[in-house]
Amino acid sequence: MLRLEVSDISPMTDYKQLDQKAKELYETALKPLAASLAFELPHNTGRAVRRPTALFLGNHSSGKSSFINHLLGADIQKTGLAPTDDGFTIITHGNNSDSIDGQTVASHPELAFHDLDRLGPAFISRLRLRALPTDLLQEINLIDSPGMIDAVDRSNTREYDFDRSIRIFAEHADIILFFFDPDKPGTTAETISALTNTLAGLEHKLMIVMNKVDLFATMRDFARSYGTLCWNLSKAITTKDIPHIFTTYLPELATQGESESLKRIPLSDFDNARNEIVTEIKRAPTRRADNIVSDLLQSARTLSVHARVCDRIGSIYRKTQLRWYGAATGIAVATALALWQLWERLDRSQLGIGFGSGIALCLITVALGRHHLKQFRDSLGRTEALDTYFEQAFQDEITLGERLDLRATWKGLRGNMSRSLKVLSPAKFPLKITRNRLLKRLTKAIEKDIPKLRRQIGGA
Ligand SMILES: Nc1nc2c(ncn2[C@@H]2O[C@H](COP(=O)(O)OP(=O)(O)O)[C@@H](O)[C@H]2O)c(=O)[nH]1
Ligand SMILES: [Mg+2]
Repeated sequence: MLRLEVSDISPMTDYKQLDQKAKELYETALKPLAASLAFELPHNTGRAVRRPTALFLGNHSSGKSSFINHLLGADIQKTGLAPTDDGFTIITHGNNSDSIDGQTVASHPELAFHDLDRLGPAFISRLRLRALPTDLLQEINLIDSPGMIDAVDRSNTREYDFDRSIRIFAEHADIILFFFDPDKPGTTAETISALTNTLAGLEHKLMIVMNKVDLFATMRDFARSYGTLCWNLSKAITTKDIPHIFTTYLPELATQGESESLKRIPLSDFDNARNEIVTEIKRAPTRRADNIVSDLLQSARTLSVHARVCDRIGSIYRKTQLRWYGAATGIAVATALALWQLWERLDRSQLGIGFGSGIALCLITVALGRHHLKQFRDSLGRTEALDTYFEQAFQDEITLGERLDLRATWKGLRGNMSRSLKVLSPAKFPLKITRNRLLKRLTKAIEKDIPKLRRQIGGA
C-alpha cells in the first residue's frame, strides 16, 4: 500500500550530528532533573530524521491551503470558505503523487511520525500524508492544518485534542506560519488561545501572516485591521519581541481588477512581503540548526523555572510539616516532662487525666497538621496558588524587572506544572542535596554547554 520510497527521506548528516549533541545534553543535563520533578520535556529530540518543516496554522479560510497551493504551483489542497477540512495533511516529497492514510503514517518506521499515535484514533483518522514529485519538497515538508472554528465550548467541537496535536506539530516544525485574514484579525477565541498557550516558548519560530490584503477597499480599512491584529497579538504574546507580521495576498485569488467599480488598495508593495514569506519558508533547513539549539535552551530554561517553583513549594511544605509535627512533638515532650515533675505530687487518676490530655492534644495537633498539609496539596491544583508561589520564587527578578521572558515562560509552564503536581506530591520531591546537584548541572548546560553549541553552528 505504501509506495513512498525510503530514499525520499534525504539524509541530513549535519543536523544529525548537532541533534545528537543536543540529545546528549537532554539526557545528561535535563532528563534527570525533569524526571525527578515529573516535568514533561518536549518531544523534539531526535527529529533530525524528519525533513525541515513549515507548519501552517490560523483561522479557517484565512488562506493556508491556498498559500500551500501557491507554493507548490498546483491545486493540491482543497480550498474554500466553508470550514470543511478538519484534519492535518503532511505534504512531502515522493517520486510519484500519492496519498497515505494516517494509520500508515504513524506506524511507518522511516517516516518518524510515531509520536502522533499518542493523539488517538480520532486524530489519526483525520491525518493524511501526500507525496508529490515537486522540487520544493525535496528540502521541506509542509503541514496544512484544519481551520480554527470559533466556538465557546471548544470541547464539543473536535473529537481529538486539538491543542495537543498543534503543540506536537509545532515543536517539530522549523517555521510556523500563523495566518489571519481581514475578517477576523485575531479575535477568535481559539486563535488567541492557540497563540498564548499552545505555542508558548516557540515564539522564535513564529511568523504572522495577515493575508488577503486585496480585500481592503481603503488604506484606512487596512490600517484599522492591522492595528486590531497588533493589539490582539500584543495581548496574546508576552515575550519581549512580537513576531514579524507579513501583510500579503495571493495574486491568483485577488479580487482586484475583476470589476472597474471595485475599489481596492494598491497591491504592488504586498508582493514583496509574499516573496519574503516564500524565502523564509525555503530557509527552513537553515533554521533547523538554529531551532535545535533554541529549543534545547528553551526547554532548559523552562525546566529551571519549574525547578525553582518546585523548590519554593517544597520549602513551604516542609516548613508546614515541621511546624505542626514539631508542635505535636513539643506537646508530647512537655507532657512527659510535666508528668515526670509532678509524679510524686499527683495521684494515679490525676496522672491518668494529664497523660490522656497530653496524648489527645498531640493527636489533635497531628490531625490538624495533616489537614493543613492536605489543604496545601489541594491548593496546588489552582493556578492562582501556583502564580503566588512563582512570584515568591522569583521575587528578586520580578522586583528588579529583570528577565522579561520569565512571565511568558511561566504562563506556558503553569498548566504542565499543575498536571505534574498531581502526579508528584511535594512530599515526594527529591532531597535538597540531590536537587541542588541536578540543578547545578542544568545551570552549567544553560550557561556553558548550550552557548557553546550555538557558537559551533554559528561558525559552521
Ligand atoms: N481575495 C483573496 N482570497 C483568498 C486569498 N487567499 C485565499 N483566498 C480565498 O479564501 C478562501 C479560503 O481559502 P483556504 O486556502 O481554503 O483557507 P484555509 O481554510 O485557511 O485553508 C478560498 O475561497 C480562497 O480562494 C487572497 O489572498 N485573496
Ligand atoms: Mg484549508
